Amino acid sequence: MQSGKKERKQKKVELLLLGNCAVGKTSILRRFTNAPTAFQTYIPTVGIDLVKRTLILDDENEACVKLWDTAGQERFRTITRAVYQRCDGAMVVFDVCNRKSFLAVHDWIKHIEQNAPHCVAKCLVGNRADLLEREVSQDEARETAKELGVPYFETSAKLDRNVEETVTSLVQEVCNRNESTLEESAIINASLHRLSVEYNSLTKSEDSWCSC
Ligand SMILES: Nc1nc2c(ncn2[C@@H]2O[C@H](COP(=O)(O)OP(=O)(O)OP(=O)(O)O)[C@@H](O)[C@H]2O)c(=O)[nH]1
Ligand SMILES: [Mg+2]
Repeated sequence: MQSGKKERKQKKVELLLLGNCAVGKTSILRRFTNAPTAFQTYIPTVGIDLVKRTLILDDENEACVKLWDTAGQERFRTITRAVYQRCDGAMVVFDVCNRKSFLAVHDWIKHIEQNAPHCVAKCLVGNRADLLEREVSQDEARETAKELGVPYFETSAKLDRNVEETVTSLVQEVCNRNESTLEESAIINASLHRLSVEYNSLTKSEDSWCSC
């Protein structure tokens, strides 16, 4: 018996969390998977970690999201670089209460551009936005995001504010990019097909002029 329930189309999306030490990358990842997190303690990530979650986008589409958590510490950069090759999107995270982590954002964007072989969708994330002792205002962060040509989101992993929305928005951007790439290649293929038909008919009619 048919249930009448339509299956959603599933897309696979791999995202990367990048940013300086202690900006809250792991906390964002744990919030995204609803894993319990102790916010009193800081345990630096060693190497790299991965979680998976299915995200419902709308009635027809869902995404199987693989989210890679990288270590902010310099000594792990070689390991994390390998993952750049496979990701579709990257979240560059800074701590709104730590100016140094904000200034490092340009370097992280450069890292992505140097190590990812293809066009990666990016967004800038100001985390720890629940705290009052800010060193980076929302306006300044927005301005920087604008210069970098990426969207800006503020999150609080601690209070579970805006994490789901930020990841969903980046996943959506990746899916839109893939669709427009597919549309572009369909247009290119159609044009190539038309050109080859025109060329064939031209060469055929030239053949018919041949007197030999
Ligand atoms: N107040 C507040 N604290 C947070 C928030 N997110 C993370 N923290 C705390 O900030 C510290 C660092 O968080 P992590 O998630 O471990 O940071 P990380 O970016 O993964 O650090 P590395 O793994 O070393 O690169 C921890 O003590 C967290 O509990 C937040 O939104 N608000
Ligand atoms: Mg971590």
